[in-house]
This record gives sequence, structure tokens and C-alpha cells, in this order.
Amino acid sequence: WNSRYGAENTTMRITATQGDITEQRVDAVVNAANSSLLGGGGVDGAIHRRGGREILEACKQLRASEHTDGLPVGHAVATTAGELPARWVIHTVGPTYSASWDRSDLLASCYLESLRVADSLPATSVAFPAVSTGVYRYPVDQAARVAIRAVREADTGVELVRFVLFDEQTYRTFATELGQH
Ligand code: AR6
Repeated sequence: WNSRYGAENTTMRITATQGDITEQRVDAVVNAANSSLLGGGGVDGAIHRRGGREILEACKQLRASEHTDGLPVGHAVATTAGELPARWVIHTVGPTYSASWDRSDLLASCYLESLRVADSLPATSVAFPAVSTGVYRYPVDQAARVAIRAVREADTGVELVRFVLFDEQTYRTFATELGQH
């Protein structure tokens, strides 16, 4: 992914909003999944609950075909969005936070790989949650810096990136980091 992490993207619009990612009317919503792709809590639980069985069936297909060992950390893959307003769900697996080992490149990779998958669909509007900041305990200020830098520097045809933050503190951190008031 390193080769796509360079020049600033000037045509993309990047916004932050407080809300629920399952309600977003964008081409693709990103899921903060785990390597199993078979569901969990947080964003993952909400997406599978609201999107219905079709998403889980598509994930099981992926596990039976190209991802028999699961989806590695920092990678991304798309499925149907089932009953969600979005057309696709892009599943990515964030790193768990470690104070002794900087995993920001893996976190940046989640955003870069998700945008690469979006380009392949092609999706031009993408909503991201704050990957790794829940169950995976990544500090929100660090995660916001990594996420925004990755998206800003991505070489992608995606025209709109919307960060959808569930709680107010996370929203404020992303909005401040974006210079959005
Ligand atoms: N919309 C937007 N953001 C949400 C929503 C929602 N509906 N629900 C929670 N968040 P997490 P992770 C926020 O834990 O840290 C799962 O079990 C949440 O408040 O969803 O990457 C997976 O299966 C937090 O700010 O993702 C994995 O096992 C952010 O989304 C593991 O958790 C991310 O929290 C992944 O952990």
C-alpha cells in the first residue's frame, strides 16, 4: 500500500458527522470487522443486525473461497450491504492497540485498502467508522490523525469520505483534526 501513500488528494471532500454508520446513504460503508468476518460487537454487530442475513452469507462465501484463513489485519474486502441503504459493505480489520508497538501503518492500511476496494467496485462515496477505537482500544486522538492522513493522501477516485462517529467525544476529535467547526 505504500506506493499509494504520498501526494495530497485535492478533489476529495472529507467530512465528519456524529451518527450511526448503518444509516448512511453512501455507496459503501466500512465495517470495523475482525479476521473471521463472521460478526462481532460494535460497528460489526450493528451492520450485521441492520443489514440482515445476506451480509453474513456473503462473508461465509469469502471464508470458503479467497479468505479461508480469514482476512488479515490492514486488509479490506467488499460484500453486498443487504438491507442497508448503502450498496456495499467494505470489511476491514483494524489492529488492536499496543503501547509498545506502533501499529499506525496497519491502521492507515485499513483506510487505504478500503479506498482501493471502493475504487474497484466502483464506489465514489464512502463512510468510515473510527476503526480500532472501540473493542481494539486504539486511542481516539492517535486513530483520528492516522485515519485522516491516510484518507487525505490516498490516490483514489473516491470523491466523498464521511467519518461517522458514534459518540460525541470521538466526533469532536475527528472534527477538530479535520479543521471542521
Ligand atoms: N456507527 C458508527 N460507529 C459505531 C457504531 C455505529 N453503529 N457502533 C459503534 N461505533 P468497534 P474496533 C463506534 O468496537 O475497535 C467487533 O466485535 C465505537 O463507539 O466497533 O475496530 C469486531 O467484530 C467506536 O468508536 O471496532 C471486532 O472483533 C468505533 O465505532 C472488534 O469489535 C469502533 O469500535 C473491532 O474493534
